[in-house]
Amino acid sequence: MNKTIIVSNRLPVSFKIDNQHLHAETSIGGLATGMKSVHSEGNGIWIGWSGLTEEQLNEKLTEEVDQALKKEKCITVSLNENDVENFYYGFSNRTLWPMFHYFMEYTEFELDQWNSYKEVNQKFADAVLEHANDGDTIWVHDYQLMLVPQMIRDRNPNLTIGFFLHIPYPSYEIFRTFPWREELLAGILGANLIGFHTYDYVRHFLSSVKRITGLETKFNDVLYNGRIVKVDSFPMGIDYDRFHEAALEHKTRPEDKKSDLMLKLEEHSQHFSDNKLILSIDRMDYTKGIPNRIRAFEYFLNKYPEYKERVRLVMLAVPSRSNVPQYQKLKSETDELVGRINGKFATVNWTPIWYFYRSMPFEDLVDLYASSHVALITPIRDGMNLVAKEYIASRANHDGVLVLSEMAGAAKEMHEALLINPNNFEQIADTLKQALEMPHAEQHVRIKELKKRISRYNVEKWAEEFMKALESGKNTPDMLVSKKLDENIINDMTDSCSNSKKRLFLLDYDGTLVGFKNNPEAAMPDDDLYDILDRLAANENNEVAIISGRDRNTLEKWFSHKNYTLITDHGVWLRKKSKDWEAIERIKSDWKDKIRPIIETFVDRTPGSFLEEKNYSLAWHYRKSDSELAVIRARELGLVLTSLISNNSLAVLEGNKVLEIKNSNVNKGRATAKLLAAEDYDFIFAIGDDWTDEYMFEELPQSAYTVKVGAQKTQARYYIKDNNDVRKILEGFAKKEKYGSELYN
Ligand code: ADQ
Repeated sequence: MNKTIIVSNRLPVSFKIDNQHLHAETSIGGLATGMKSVHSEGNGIWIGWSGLTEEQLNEKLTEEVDQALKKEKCITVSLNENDVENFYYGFSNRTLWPMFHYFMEYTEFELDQWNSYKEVNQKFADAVLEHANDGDTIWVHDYQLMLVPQMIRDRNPNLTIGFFLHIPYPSYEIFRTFPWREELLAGILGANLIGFHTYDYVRHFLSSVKRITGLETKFNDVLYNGRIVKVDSFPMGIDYDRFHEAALEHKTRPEDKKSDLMLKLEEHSQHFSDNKLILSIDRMDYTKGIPNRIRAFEYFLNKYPEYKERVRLVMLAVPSRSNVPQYQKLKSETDELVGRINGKFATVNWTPIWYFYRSMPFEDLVDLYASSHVALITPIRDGMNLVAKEYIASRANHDGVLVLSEMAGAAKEMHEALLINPNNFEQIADTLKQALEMPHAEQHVRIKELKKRISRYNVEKWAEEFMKALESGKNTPDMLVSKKLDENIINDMTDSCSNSKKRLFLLDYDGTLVGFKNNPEAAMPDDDLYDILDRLAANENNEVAIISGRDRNTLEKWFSHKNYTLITDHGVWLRKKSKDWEAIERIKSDWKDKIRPIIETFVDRTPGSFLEEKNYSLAWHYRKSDSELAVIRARELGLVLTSLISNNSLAVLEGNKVLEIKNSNVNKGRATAKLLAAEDYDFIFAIGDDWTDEYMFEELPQSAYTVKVGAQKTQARYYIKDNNDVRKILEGFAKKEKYGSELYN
């Protein structure tokens, strides 16, 4: 039976050692809850670090940890102090965390830490591989483990791998500064499905992929190494019922069961019936905007002094990563700010800020959520922010107001909250006033809507949706109908070639026989290419046909002295071996004068693009342009041209980074048909890389060996990754030898 393996830096159970004794703590965090249903299914397991280093563990303690984890279906990855220092506190939290949250001034690029990150990611991947069997599903979590998907795939391609990033994905302008950007992207792209909290992060990721790797993306799919990698947004939810029920319980809790915190909160509301609580809860992290929030609160008290002694900011911060210097700095800055503001505004009866720097049990957390009139959540950047959702879930009476930073992923789905820019104190002050004065009826409407969404799309639903998307990808692991050209097919093809008497080789030129150059003129044939083609053409039973979109003049210049068949201009002209040129189609090209100026305006508006004028077509090339802009412009130009040519017997062809407009009755298919009608071939090999070659593939009989260069949807029977192997295949035909499998990995 197949199983699911969850992989995250920390396990849902973590350990501490106190006086030589082991203490286990079960995480109540969102991830652990969301994964519960995935984890409890069948023989699923969770792989992660226990929280204790190798140096802290002796044999006895290791045994105890393993035993305790076994019950929870968890397996540890063993890390030493050095790993934790360099991989976790180092690369994860001093490079990836600040960079992905746009804190470039905190971002360090240290080679040693990057090496440690790679080593530790390999340890996680090894642990997965040790426990995974073919057909299993692996779900890898978060920024600490971004290389793991590809590391797993390298050793076992028969696993389905999902990856979810819990933090924001930054824009290309940030990500491009990262020295190991290609390797990190390749690591994530090892997955079958990549999930983010919001669509903005998806966009940023795809933009980095396109610009850094040059890979093709179609909608949310990335074509990578012959696979389709799906990228999508899955906004993470919370365990709604747990908070909702705890909040209901809070309302009816008997006096003797009330915690100290709850008694204190009640005392507060009895003494100051007109006094409202503003709550903030976060990990003590510089991304959470804690100093900004305190300053904005000070600004509010100055701007609206009538609220002095009538509001209180209850600020709860959980200690986090306290051995990273920036976190220590943040802690002292916060202490200082709270001290200064309390000193400045406090009266005998009132301190404006209650500040707790500690973790709190779940019940206390809910007491705070349930007792606070306003939640003020102001991160500078936040992947999602679950606190905002927990506050809403804990409002059993449907009252309260959420003031939320638009920089939190949660803002994308919590439109009924009052959204603020965390850097705009004026706006925060005014919004706080609005929140404190909001009529009850309006609070009710807003909270009700928010509750509806958060209860429906809870953390279980989130996990279920992700797994569903991952599983659906499993059934179509290879959306390409064509098969990868492997050793068996190659053997079969060579045998068939040797046993035949009349052979046709249809070879596209650009992107197939030669790689793409920025300038079309630069892609002239080299000596090696002439040599291979000459040897192939030397056999009188072989017909070597170059079938190209290039114009007649160019192909004549390059190949007129050769004994090859030439088809030019996508099928306008044909030259059979060394005979004379003949026109396959009689066509007019007077339309060009009308279309040329339109394309020229696109050239002006799209830096790096240019117009190539051929005898029978106009081609707009955008290989050198900014890829995102070019895609938009290509779509625009396509629309403009299509609307112009509807009754004009012209067609717009989308090639590889080129749009070409030409007569619609000209295509490589018609030219191919003409060749086939003239001779009886018993072996046909055709190869090409772009859309225009599809007409050629379509025209050929089933028995032909048709090969697409590049992993894209195609009519061809087979595909190869890129054009690096094309010459090796032709070399094989020329030599009529079997080729080694190492060429086609
Ligand atoms: P975090 O940065 O940790 O998570 P968040 O989503 O707010 O941020 O989750 C914090 C969790 O810790 C909440 O469940 C909250 O209840 C709990 N918590 C906070 N303060 C506490 C306290 N004093 N005592 C006890 N518990 C406390 C990362 C990303 C987020 C993303 C999550 C989930 O940074 O953007 O939402 O992962 O993907």
